[in-house]
Amino acid sequence: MTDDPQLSPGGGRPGADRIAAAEVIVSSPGRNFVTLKLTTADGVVGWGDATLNGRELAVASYLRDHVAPLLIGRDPARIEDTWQYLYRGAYWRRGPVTMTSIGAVDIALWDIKGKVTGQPVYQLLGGAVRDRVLAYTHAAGRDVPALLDSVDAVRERGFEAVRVQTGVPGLGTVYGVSGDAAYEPAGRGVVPTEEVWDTDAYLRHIPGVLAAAREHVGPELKLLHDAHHRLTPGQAARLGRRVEEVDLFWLEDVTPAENQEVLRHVRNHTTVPLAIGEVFNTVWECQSLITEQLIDFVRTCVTHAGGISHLRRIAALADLWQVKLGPHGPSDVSPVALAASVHVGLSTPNFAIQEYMGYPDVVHEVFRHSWSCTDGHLHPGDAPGIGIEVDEQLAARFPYEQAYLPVARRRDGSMTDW
Ligand code: EZ4
Ligand code: CO
Repeated sequence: MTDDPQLSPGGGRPGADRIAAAEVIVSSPGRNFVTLKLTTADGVVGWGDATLNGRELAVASYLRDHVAPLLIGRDPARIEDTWQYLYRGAYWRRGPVTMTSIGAVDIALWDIKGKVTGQPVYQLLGGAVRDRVLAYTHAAGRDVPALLDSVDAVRERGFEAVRVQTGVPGLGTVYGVSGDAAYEPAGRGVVPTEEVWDTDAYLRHIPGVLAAAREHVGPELKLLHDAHHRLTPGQAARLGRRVEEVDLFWLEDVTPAENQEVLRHVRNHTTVPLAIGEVFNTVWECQSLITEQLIDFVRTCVTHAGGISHLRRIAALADLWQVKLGPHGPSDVSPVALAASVHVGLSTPNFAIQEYMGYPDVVHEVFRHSWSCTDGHLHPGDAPGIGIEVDEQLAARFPYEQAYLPVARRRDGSMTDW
């Protein structure tokens, strides 16, 4: 610190209230969550989510060991400058651990700004551009009849959009079809479980499943499907063509898209709407997907892609190319991140849909929130900030438990993509 407040580290307004504490809370109320708590000298608390499924402790260390010391004494009002400082100042930039850490800080600073000004964050982002945020949830079954029952249950809860996944004949456990909704698709243990995957069997089976779902629900319900990165561009193009009549809302993650250019082949052969991006961490990973119009929806998550500030930047680029935002939001994205995402959704013109898996009761008790989900739509509520209060005493009763997503191998034993 320097005696001259005008030149204090981290800049900021002279005499401004500074960040006095940065704490990381790792808890496992049913599943693991990493939560950042920033406290200003005046006692204003900002919450951020830093949960990275299966790599939770790496983010906790990044925050505790490398970021927290940089935040103490900084002006919490300088959200963008802090983002730039953590991104450009680290030299080693991007990647899930870094960007999740920056995301948590960014969300927490928006929360503080909301509380200091007495406004819900969506008001600070320009105010509501819609009355409520469309959500989709998951339906799944080992076979088609079980899937259709699951779809019916989701419709009875009022959802207008549903992701449909099924088992594949001849395969055991399949992505998206799990007995444990709270921990889907991760399991506790020191070493991940292994599943067998057969893309040919999946491709033979899934067009009939999607057609049966459409036949069952009629034309209006929005149907989504997640291929979870397991196809080649050629396979994806063929699948897209075969399911065009189903009128999917989107077909998600057909390829890993590490090479963005490969999507052009898929795009040239099918009009099925494509959604990609839950594992992307910056705008740079979806830049050409957007500007080359290779996708219809970008799925970057407020936690894993650098917080509210960076998600808004991705949305702004996407808006120029009529690509819409459909943020990631399964149960490994905590209620803190969901809150932040819904503030963005309510205030961002090219937002389309929010994934929402829901949480078991204990998660709602640890993370009390002003957001609500009614008839398949989310609203952030009007509490100042992002609208989250964490019950730290309750969280402390659920210590971290090592847990991982399963890994998937082909029938010949070689690894396949998640
Ligand atoms: O499998 O977040 O679209 N949603 C998804 C998720 C992911 C998990 C991985 O941690 O693909 O359910
Ligand atoms: Co997905």
